[in-house]
Amino acid sequence: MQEIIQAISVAAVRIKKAIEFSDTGYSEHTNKTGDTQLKLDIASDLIIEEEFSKVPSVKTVISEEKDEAKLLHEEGRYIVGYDPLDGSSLIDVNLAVGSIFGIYENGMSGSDLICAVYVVYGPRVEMVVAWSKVTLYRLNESGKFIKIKEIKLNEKGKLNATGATQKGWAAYHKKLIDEIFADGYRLRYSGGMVPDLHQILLKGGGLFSYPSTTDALKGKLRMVFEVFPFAFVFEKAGGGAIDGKRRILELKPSHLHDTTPCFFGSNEEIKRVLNEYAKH
Ligand code: P6P
Repeated sequence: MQEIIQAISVAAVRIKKAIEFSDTGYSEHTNKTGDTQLKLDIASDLIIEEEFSKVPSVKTVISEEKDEAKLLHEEGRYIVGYDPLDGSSLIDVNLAVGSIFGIYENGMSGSDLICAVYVVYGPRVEMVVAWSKVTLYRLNESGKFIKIKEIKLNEKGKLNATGATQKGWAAYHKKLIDEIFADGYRLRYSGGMVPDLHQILLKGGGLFSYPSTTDALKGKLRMVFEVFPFAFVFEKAGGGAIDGKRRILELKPSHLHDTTPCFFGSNEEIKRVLNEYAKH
């Protein structure tokens, strides 16, 4: 596992440079979920694949930017699902973006996940590794990731990150969100899943929601590359992750690019979601 985390840290330094100095224009390609790919999406995907190709324990990679799984090492033990540059459309307005990795063994369901890693490319580059616990690392001036601290969520937080177009929210979802704001929570939402969740983790907690909407009944966020890894992080940090009714990590994707409504947060906020959603 250490060699995989090392490969991610090398890829992160290369992607950081690509973000700072490469062309942020669109390619002529779209990914499996229909997003037009930025040249940077494709470049980041190739960087990560190249670094994993040097790690014998990585058997197969599955990328948000690839239609199918790709075999790297026949004798490898792990499957790595990743989103190479989540929120990449935010780069041209100079907002933080990230890379998300789920490391799986024997399958691609939530229960097959054994480690999750994400990298935030912001004013500083930080990496969070969730294994038995959740650890924050920061890139130093020598290009090395230095351990900063363990991340633990409070039982109750103060931030409310509300995803998806409000026009498409169910009335009961809007009621839940309005009640949370009425309790004094502050809106913190950039449209980048990685920095938005990183902020909740580092500021002690709250709720991030990306619900089912009238135009996307299964939500927008991808199970294998985005939702499962962050569900693993939030649970290891002492919080929770659900689809409104069930633990995210109990879900099984129907295909590699499957999506699910998702809620990540401190235990108090997750309970509020479960109570409201249980009525519908
Ligand atoms: P919306 C970025 O495109 C992304 O996939 C996630 O990073 C982010 O949480 C979400 O979409 C934002 O979607 O519909 O709220 O703009």
